[in-house]
Amino acid sequence: EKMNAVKDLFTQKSAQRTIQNNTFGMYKNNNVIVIQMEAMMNFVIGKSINGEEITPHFNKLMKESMYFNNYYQQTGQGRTSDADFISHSSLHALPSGSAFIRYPEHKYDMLPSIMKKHGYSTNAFHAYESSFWNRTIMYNNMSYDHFYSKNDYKNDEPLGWSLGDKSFFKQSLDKMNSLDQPFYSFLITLTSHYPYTMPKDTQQLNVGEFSDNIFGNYLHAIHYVDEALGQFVQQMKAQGIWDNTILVLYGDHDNSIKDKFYYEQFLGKNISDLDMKQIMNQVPLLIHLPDNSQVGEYTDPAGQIDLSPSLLHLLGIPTDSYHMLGNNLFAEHERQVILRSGAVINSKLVYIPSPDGVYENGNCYDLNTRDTTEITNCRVMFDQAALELNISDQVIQYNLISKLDND
Ligand code: GP9
Repeated sequence: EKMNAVKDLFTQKSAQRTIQNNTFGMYKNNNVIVIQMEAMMNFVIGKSINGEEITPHFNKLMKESMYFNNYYQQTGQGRTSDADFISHSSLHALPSGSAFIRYPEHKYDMLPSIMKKHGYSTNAFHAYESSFWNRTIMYNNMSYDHFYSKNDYKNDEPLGWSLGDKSFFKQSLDKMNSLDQPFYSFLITLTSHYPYTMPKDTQQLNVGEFSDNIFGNYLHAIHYVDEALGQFVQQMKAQGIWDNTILVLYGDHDNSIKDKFYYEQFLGKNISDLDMKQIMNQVPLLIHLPDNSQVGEYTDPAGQIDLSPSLLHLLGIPTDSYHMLGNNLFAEHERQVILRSGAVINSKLVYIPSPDGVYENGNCYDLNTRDTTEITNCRVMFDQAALELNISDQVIQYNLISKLDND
């Protein structure tokens, strides 16, 4: 009976995302580069401090890309590894620990493995210890041809935990030059890692009142990463891959700066509990398509779990045989985003659970008024979210995809 519930949910999700509209297969056999950006949050996008844009290169790229401004990080304790897991498996993060560490050898329908079966060379790039977050083992299971880690890079820009993102990007693109096309390249940045302290000569912004505090340091780090991104785009163009590559950028998780005071000061307004919940969980998603098509700001709620099915849609690879729980961002249907905390967001309502987990003790918000509404209004979305989280947990823990494939 439980297995039937699992099968039913996968079937229901697959039916929702299967649509063969004009974007299906539009970028068949194009290269795909996905950059997962450390602690990149959405509230900095388009913002300035003392008259200077914090992310000028991202902002410029937005004008010729799809930008999802209501995109949520869905990570749990596995932080960066969870963002990677969710984005590639289209399953949820675990309620405790990291799937990369706890269940790295279980069966998943992962984006790189699927792309590999469709003729792509698949590579991961991250200039840190290869064993961190158990990546060596997990990436093997994900069918990457190669994982370029710390030892594969020349440390010609020591910064933060390891190599600075500028050099990391440059060296990664140099390596991509010799890859067979089409390729799938997954890059994880690192310089903007907590606690964001960088040498003074790399701090370019005038952060004024935030000078020498953690929030100001965060803005400096993001500004540095943005400049690195600008250089990355220039190099992609110089290497001749800009016109046949889908470029995807997204933030992995929040910046761990939980003091509301900083955000109120930065945004110049009072921040409600609902605002704070959204600020801490919204990360940017940008998809640049080779011919600058589909440009615009996309406001419907979406989350990291939706990334793989959406990219497969653009590449014309059907997902109906895959065990994924995400949506296809190119199919029009009502979506709800489930956070690992149990919070749920749709286009009208947000449910925020209370720490005791009792449904009635949580809050149901109306996004029109941004005020609380009758708690019963969120019941249906909460029940669906609880079911999906539970099924995802069981699939991961009991290796159910392997069982379903053997049936
Ligand atoms: C290290 C990096 C950091 O390899 O991915 O992970 P985090 O501490 O942000 O989860």
